[in-house]
Amino acid sequence: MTESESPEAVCDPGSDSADVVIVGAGPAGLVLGNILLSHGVDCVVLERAARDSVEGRARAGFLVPHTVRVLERNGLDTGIRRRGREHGVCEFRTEDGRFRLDYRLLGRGEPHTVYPQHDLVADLLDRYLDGGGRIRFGAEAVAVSDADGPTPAVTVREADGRPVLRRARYVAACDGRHGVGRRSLPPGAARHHRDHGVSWLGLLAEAPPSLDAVGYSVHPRGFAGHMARSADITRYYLQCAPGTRADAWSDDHVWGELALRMRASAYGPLVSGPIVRRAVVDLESDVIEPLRHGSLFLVGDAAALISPSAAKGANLAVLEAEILGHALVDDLVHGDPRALDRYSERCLAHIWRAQEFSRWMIRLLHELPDPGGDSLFRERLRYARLAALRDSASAQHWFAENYVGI
Ligand code: RFL
Repeated sequence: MTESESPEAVCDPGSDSADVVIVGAGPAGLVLGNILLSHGVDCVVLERAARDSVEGRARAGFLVPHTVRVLERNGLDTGIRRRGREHGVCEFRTEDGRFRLDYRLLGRGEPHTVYPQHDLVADLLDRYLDGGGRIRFGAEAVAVSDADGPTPAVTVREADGRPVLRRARYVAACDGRHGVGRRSLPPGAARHHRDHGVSWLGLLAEAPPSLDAVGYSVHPRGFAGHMARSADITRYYLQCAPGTRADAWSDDHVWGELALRMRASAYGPLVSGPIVRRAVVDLESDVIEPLRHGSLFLVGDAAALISPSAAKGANLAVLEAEILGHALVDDLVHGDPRALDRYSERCLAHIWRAQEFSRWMIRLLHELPDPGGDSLFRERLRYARLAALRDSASAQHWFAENYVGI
């Protein structure tokens, strides 16, 4: 769309323009906004949701060491340092028994930091606003135009319904997989997509963790997972048939199914409690190539969607936001565009490695649909993979490196 095709949109260059327009106030957009702000780059964040809804979205919780370092070196780690908890052990449960991997010891001695994504987003928002950052809640970007030219524009539907045109030097689409960034790509942009054919019922329970490890249980009835979020909140996952409605199972049914699949009768009961959030997540992955189109950059889930099987999505979002943030500073403050030119290539290398590990985790934990294939053969392979992880020191080191790596 061009400016002339949206005649109602008005541009007030005084207040509506910025060197960088950031679409989306998730981890990607807010890390980027904070980095730009701290280097004096003029930017504005546009977020279609209200502030409380952005701060209330419970999603990720496991941050890899690199993410913590990014937050630390950009002065964004106050909350994590105070309330984040280190976590370094996972437990696999199978028909053959259970085994534990101390991935902190096996890897480079670095653990995950458990810190709920919505707390991180709230910290990042506070920091951005305290620093004088500009953000518009309830402002939905509906189109990016002129991305090939020197002054791209974002057409925004403001909270009061008023369309406004915001001019920029660069646009950073940090607006997830359904955002305007992806919708504004030129026809030649490639989207590599994979639907893994597996769905999870994601549950957030007001219940303390039931084991002192991330729990992965491989069961004939389907995968079940256990991940601590805090001393009182635990995330559980139950593999379900694609198309299952989030409210299809009662709380009692959920706890019964979790106990069965986690083999609670053999390894200890689960501490139950009210289930406060549920959502069905279809395990899908995709990657956009390249991540830059003229003055438009894709960041976070907008750049690549990754299944939550290896807990990499928020971590990739933070990594990419830092790379882009410093590249924009180089260009806009120091007049050096070289890092911007390398943004796509650098990030795609990380993204594809994370995708590969995430896919490996899916194949480790699930029976994948394969019409016409030999399901027993696939099941035996899966158990061989688990046995290698249980018995082989080099397999364990490889796992640990990838599990906390990015
Ligand atoms: P977000 O967080 O989706 O933020 C995008 C923001 O953009 C806004 N927006 C728009 N604003 C203006 N105009 C428009 N047209 C807009 N369109 C969208 C949205 O309102 C929103 O505020 O993307 P970002 O910043 O790229 O961050 C990505 C992460 O949120 C995501 O990758 C992770 O949550 C994935 N993920 C996990 N990642 C991890 O690293 N570790 C984990 O343990 C982990 N667990 C998970 C997860 C994702 C899950 N779900 C819901 C798929 C667990 C689950 C259940």
